[in-house]
Amino acid sequence: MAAVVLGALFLASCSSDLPQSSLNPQSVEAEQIDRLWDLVFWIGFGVFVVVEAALIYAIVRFRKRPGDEAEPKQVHGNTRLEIVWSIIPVVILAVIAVPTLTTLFDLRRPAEGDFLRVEVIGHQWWWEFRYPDILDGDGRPLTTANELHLPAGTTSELQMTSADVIHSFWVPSLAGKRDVVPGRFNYLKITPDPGTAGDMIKGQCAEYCGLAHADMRFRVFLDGESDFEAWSAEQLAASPVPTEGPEAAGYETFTALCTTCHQAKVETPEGTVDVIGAALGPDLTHFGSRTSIGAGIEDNTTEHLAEWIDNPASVKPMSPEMNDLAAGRIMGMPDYGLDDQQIAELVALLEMWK
Ligand code: HEC
Ligand SMILES: [Cu+2]
Repeated sequence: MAAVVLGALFLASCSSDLPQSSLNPQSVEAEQIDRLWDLVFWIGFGVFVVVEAALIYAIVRFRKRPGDEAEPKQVHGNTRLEIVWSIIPVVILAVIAVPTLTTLFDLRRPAEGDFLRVEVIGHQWWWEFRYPDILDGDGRPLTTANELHLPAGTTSELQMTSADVIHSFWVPSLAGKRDVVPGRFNYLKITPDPGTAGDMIKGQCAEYCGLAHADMRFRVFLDGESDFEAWSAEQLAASPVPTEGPEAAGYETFTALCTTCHQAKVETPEGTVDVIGAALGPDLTHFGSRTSIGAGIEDNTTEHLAEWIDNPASVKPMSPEMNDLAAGRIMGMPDYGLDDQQIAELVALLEMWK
């Protein structure tokens, strides 16, 4: 017994970096939720102590002792006691209800004043992020995938919907969980603490959405004001159409195969900016600047990228054989049987597109 208790205490120390924990709040909203949890936890702990103490007292005080032969006095019902132990829980629940409801209403209230709007679109099994207020010269919004950048210290309001089934956007250190439902907008406010500037916090889909549900993750980067501006300016820019080297060969393959599903905003050497491809998969314009591949499941390294392009379904469970392009339903990225050279060229292209 002692070994079990000591072992549990010892293992508890393993969770020091608190990945994806609501108990490690990093935003105004997550702190509100955490305060509510603390209140309920301590009330629950008080109830536990009182009830356990009464129980242990009764067991010890009224246990059968040697020589006890007579049956103890048999009691049934005690109106006063029953009223008391009904009223106390009612009072406790009423006390908990007030901060619970105010927190709920607070979190649901639309963002006010100066805030950043972000559109979140869940896809099987990746996340699309659009910034409708950050537009390029032609009125196109900043669009990226799987890595959300938010300014630290400022409120962002996420307007969330789904392209297919119900997903759930959950980044426990920053906000509560909220369903992402096709055909409807749900909103989530996040005001990261100013001190989080420079941090990255992980999140994931929290509503079972099919085959790769557990691999539908994302990363939230919290930027200081000037970093956020620099990031958005970079992401808004077009990526160059390469004219020589392996990148140029990679671009040929890209426009022949990949633009069936992937979009990219490109600039020709003559200076014409065009959006090529279809938005059925993640936007790849600045894929080289992302830190992860396949909705946050792997770090974006040359080897991982080559493996992914070679045979995506070997890296992440997907069902590309179920794709229906005409209906715009994509269940995964196909294996195109590319040879090593073609793969290396595509890797060179995507790594150049920072
Ligand atoms: C039939 C549609 C389709 C085609 C064609 C396609 N992909 Fe994809 N691709 C996807 C989908 C869907 C995803 C997202 C998969 C996921 O994470 O669940 C994806 C993801 C990716 C990613 C990771 C993006 C990220 O942000 O994590 C890269 C890189 C990529 N594709 C490269 C390519 C290249 C290179 C080609 C051309 C050889 C290509 N894709 C062709 C559908 C496609
Ligand atoms: Cu999902």
